[in-house]
Amino acid sequence: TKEQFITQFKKRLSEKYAMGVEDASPTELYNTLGSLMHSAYSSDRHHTWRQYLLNKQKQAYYFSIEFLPGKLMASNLLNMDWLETVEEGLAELGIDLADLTEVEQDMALGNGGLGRLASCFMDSIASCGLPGNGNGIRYEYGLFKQKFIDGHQVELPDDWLSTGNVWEVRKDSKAVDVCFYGQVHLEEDANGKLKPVYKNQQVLRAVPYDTGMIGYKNNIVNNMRLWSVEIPNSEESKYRSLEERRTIEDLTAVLYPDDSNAKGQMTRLAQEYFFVSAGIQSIVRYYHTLKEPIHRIHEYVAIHINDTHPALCIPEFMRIMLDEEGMSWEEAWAVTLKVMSYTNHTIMAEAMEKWPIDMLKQLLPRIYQIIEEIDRRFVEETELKVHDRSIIDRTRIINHNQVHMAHLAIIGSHSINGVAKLHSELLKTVVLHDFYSLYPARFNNKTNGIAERRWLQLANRPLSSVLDKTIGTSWRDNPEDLQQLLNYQDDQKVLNALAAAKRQNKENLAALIKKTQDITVSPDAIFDVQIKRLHAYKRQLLNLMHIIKCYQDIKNNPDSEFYPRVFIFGAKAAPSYAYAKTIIKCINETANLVNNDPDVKDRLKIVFLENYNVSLAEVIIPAADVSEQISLASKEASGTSNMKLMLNGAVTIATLDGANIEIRDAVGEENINIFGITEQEVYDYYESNTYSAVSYFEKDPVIRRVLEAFIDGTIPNIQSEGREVFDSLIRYNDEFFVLRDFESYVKAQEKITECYKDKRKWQKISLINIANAGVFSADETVKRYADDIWQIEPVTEYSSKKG
Ligand code: OX2
Repeated sequence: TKEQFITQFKKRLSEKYAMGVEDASPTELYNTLGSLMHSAYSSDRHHTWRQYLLNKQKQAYYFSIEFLPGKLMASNLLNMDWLETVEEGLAELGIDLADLTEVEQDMALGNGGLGRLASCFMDSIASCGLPGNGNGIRYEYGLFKQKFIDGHQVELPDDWLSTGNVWEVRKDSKAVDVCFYGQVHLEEDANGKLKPVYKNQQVLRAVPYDTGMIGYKNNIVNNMRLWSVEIPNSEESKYRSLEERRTIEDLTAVLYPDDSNAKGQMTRLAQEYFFVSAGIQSIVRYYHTLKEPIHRIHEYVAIHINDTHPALCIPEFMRIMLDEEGMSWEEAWAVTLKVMSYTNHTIMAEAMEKWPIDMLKQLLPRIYQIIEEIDRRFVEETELKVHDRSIIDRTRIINHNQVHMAHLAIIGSHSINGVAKLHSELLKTVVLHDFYSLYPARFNNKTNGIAERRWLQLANRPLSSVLDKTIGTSWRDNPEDLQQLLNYQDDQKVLNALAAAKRQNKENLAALIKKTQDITVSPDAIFDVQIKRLHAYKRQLLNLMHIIKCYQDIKNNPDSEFYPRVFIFGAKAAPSYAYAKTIIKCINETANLVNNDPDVKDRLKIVFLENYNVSLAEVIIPAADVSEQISLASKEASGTSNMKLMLNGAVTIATLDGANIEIRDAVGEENINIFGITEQEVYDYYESNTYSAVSYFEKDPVIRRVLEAFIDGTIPNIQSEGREVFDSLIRYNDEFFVLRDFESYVKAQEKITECYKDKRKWQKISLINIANAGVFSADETVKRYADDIWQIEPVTEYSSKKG
């Protein structure tokens, strides 16, 4: 109860800081509340773990090199069913919960969609009562903090642990050793079995930090285990100087902020092996406590490989089965296949990880031997199956002096899934077609989903309360119940209430924009939002070109009617991705020009919010009117901001790409604005090689005028950047067909403006989007993973399923 909470809170504050509420800082209050929560859910966590153990329940382990949880306090309170009590209790003490969550560090151990998906899954797995855990790296520094200086992106370190982390627990007793480098050869042991003998290995200690993943009002608390490197006591004498120690500690120091190019080299490869080896060792150690025979491990353990970064799970698991458990190759391979499954998140060729053979051999000699043997057997087996030998060259793991991680992941997993229908189709028919012909049964689709609790219940309180009043509260447990809102699509009272909620969120965002960027925007304008990593294929440039066109229209005819719009961007560029940084600079300079031009009369505003992250997304998304999902068809595997924006009543403007297609299917053609060429047309262009960007420049005066603005001084301070953009389109023939889609994009944007003017129509479309967003709940997605891929079942109290 509220009274109990107040007593406990004061007591804890006094124990921890010897302070009363009046003297404590927000950080001290935050830590007090965090520690109180932690003590409270720890017993559930222990109980959950005991139940899994007693039931010998099969558990899934989600291996991901990125997790992007954002802040945890509010969502933990919600899931613990403490939120209201705590808010009221704190209020009585004169404390606003928002002031406490304000000081929480945003946990950003990921780049974007891939890491955020992992965290949405963690929430949903626990909330569905499923036995599933995360396994990753505890980076000392998360994704860089972005600043703009003269319109350029500057990266600052994200020292997120400097103020402590109330959610994690260091588990010294669960540390394991991970070995690198050295030499290895095989020797026969007494039983005539080949065993590896190592020389000169580097031994490092992997120490786990566990964070409870709290289920929604179900008392289930799963675990996200993140590993940190240390020098083992036995090795202390080897690392005398500070520099030597530092090179070791570097292993888990930084998240490689590059999710598009395979870079970072040796440290990145070492990171991949580090968390994979530590994770698998700890799983096998746990398995032994069940006292079941090792060849049945697949009945108790499922390991998921989230994109290729953890693909070394396959040879590492083989290594342990062969070298430590004494299995034959055939036995080991049979269980490995049954344990492993793999998700592909992109078809972008440059994101397909490949490692030079020499590097792998040097860093992980035994693992390399095992990969070689997997490859050799794959070739041998496949030769018997196919007529056309060229398929082997295209699918084998080791080729052209490189190790293909996706090939390893596919060959060693029983399930391979894409993340949206179109994406999974393209994997089968184009990108992984050869593999599909070899292993058709392994391929399946699992369309992404989002943690709707975080993205609606927590992020959008005004809308949540309208929903409660209109359709009751069942949608909070069962997002599909949002469908009931469809009964109110012509109810003006409900539409007005939804519009008022949106208004409140827009005012909130406008205040944030004023505070952080000192730009005044009117909540009467259309809030048009594009938030995602900056990448050429996502085509922030197409958005910018449209903005420049609007600006030029106003300049040419200052008194003409122009419906006010605020274009809002949030995006980080990989530090080494020069072109993406160029686009940021161009957007920022255009913003400078447009926002300060008196002719514009505030009808057009551009806001590029600094340091886009999960917490900022939670403020932007509820305030959005328009959701920009404008990647070139075929390139965005799924997208997940598209789902979050839809859930919050934004109307989508989209290409037929990724999950946009499924959003269209859910809301109907009339309630989404589709434009642009299809994936088939994209492939036709590739095939015929007939795309000519310059012809659009020559024949379309609007395109010409917009592009000239990049190089003729119209937009100040972008001499080199403007030229670079111009050249990318005209000299290098516009890799992502921006000019091809420009005209239809502009038309779709004009339609949006017309529609927005018809308030009632707009509100109805917005309502239809909210009502149909339930299908994108990550709860449903993880249930499909649980049933089809992992074969895990929800906890049943004291079930004695396996004796
Ligand atoms: C992203 C994809 O680009 C995005 O389309 C998808 O929604 C998300 O993963 C979650 O599946 N790195 N990030 C991604 O893929 C890779 C590789």
